[in-house]
Amino acid sequence: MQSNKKLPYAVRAAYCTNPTAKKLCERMAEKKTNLCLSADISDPHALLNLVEAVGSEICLLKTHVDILTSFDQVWVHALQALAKKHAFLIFEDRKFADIGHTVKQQYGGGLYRIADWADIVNAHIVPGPGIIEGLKSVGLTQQRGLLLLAEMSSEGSWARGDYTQANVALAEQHRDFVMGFITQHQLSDHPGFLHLTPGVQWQQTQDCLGQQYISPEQAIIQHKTDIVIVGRGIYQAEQPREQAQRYRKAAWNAYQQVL
Ligand code: S5P
Repeated sequence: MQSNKKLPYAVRAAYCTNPTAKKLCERMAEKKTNLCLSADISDPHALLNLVEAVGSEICLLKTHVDILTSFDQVWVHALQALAKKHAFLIFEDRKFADIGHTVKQQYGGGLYRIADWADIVNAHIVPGPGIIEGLKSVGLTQQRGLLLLAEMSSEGSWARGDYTQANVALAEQHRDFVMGFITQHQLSDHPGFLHLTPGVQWQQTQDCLGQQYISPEQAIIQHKTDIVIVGRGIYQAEQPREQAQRYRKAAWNAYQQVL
């Protein structure tokens, strides 16, 4: 059962059992933005410049550190300083998909030491609940949050039907660590779960590799999700800052219409 109206983010913060979800709801309410930038660019310096330009407009920055051409702790500290300055959280879009024992090492160790700097990561539930337990054993003590990839934006995605519902059931069993979903639609009306939607932009309806796009209004009003994730729609624009301001305004206006 899903109601038509939603609670404001500031109120939903009190329903969040995961501390990162609570923090994100508070940031969105304070900063008045439900926009996440997907900064999928490979030059680490260009990425920091982009974030400096757009940081004031976003509640969340999504990274893919494994596409960077170089990576070190100096870069991590620079990113963290920008997150502090502009009051956004960091989401490493690692899409973990292995057994608990392996993801534990991929999350906490290796070159990237993701758990040290990313407030949020995401995972596929293909391996079963052990993946959540493995990630939780690293992330919970550091007050991190996990998003489950319940639906995908790409054409022909198998993440649908019973698989999508299994994500919701697992999230409910792990409310301390799971903070919500990567999804195209609202899946749970529990106010403590956040629904984040990628595949959002105005210029195109698809790319040449299966990506499919909807508008911020479709995501927030029709599909009842909470946060829009925009990548190429912003960073490929001639003026990324101005474009981010447009997406921010559209997504926030849409949110106000569902209250
Ligand atoms: O279903 C999904 C899930 C994710 S996290 N579809 C997606 O596109 N993503 C990610 O969102 C994808 O990896 C990319 O980083 C971003 C979309 O980028 P855009 O340039 O198409 O907006």
